[in-house]
Amino acid sequence: MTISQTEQDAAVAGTIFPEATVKIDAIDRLHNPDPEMFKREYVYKRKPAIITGLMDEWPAMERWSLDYFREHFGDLDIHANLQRLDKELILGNVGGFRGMKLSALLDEIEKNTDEGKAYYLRAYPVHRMVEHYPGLEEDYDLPDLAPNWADIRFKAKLPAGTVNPAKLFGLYLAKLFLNRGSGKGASRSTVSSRVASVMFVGSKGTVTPFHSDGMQTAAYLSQVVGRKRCYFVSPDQHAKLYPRPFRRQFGMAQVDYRRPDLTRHPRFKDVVVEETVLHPGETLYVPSGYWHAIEAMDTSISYSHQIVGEDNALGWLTCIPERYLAQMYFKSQGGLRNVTGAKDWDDWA
Ligand SMILES: O=C(O)CCC(=O)C(=O)O
Ligand SMILES: [Fe+2]
Repeated sequence: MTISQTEQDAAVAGTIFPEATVKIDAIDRLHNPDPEMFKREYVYKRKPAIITGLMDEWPAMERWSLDYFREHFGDLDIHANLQRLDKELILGNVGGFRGMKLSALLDEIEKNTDEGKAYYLRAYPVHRMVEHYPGLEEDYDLPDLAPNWADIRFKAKLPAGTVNPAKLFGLYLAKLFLNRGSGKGASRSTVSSRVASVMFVGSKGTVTPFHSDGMQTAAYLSQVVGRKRCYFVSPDQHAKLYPRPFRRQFGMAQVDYRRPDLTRHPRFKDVVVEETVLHPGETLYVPSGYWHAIEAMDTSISYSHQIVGEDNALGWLTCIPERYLAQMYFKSQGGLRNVTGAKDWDDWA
């Protein structure tokens, strides 16, 4: 990265609590990494990374803009996330949602000059967009760097070598479920739905507070337009983020990382955060169980999907009962305000 790029990034202030210990540029940048090395050093070691080169051939890099989304998806009915940046933002309470046409949200994104407000299309399912405008599927690709059993373009393989029989059985069950119907020339929209591809379109300033992704999945976040500041907290520090119960099936921090109340959440002051900036054309790898918070530094368009493979398939499988329990628990607590505006509280793909 050039110095001028770093200077430009520094010119947009991050919003993390100023007294937190933050390691700047702590995340490795890898250009077209060798898949075996990536699996060994990042997937199995659960280490986040920024990968460059994966999106070089994506037509999305030329095509995606607010105008492109207005032209092809303007009449989609969506839930717009309206964020008040001066209010507490934690996952489960990321601001209000309002039903509208995507074109109306894009207008708000374009004309927003109020630094205290941000507008977000948060995690909209890509397969619904592809059904609406099939041309979209030519615009992006799914990296197959680390084997993803949910990517049914490929037949999954069980690990070679010695694995204890209980673990092997678990992996077999997970593979059977995740990789069903694989290798038969599945359409892109089916693949997108199985890997839970989601789209994020928003104004400068949108915040996704600290969380770890649902069901212990890992994720790629591919940045097409604008920059995003990404904060990471390693899984071993989870107690410092005060997660809601049942954090393995979806980790939701209850501390507001921008304005923590240290009398309620004293452990947060000891947290060590790794920070990086994700630029257009770069793909962020978020490992299974890793906590992350993301804020847009510009008007932003990103695409994301989930990864379940050898390293996290058992975690995924063992979250299934936990998810049922969590649903019962949160219902008994009067429900949890959801994070996408969709009906189901955990419908966050
Ligand atoms: O970019 C965002 O706002 C959130 C993305 C995210 O958390 C993810 O893709 O897992
Ligand atoms: Fe996430």
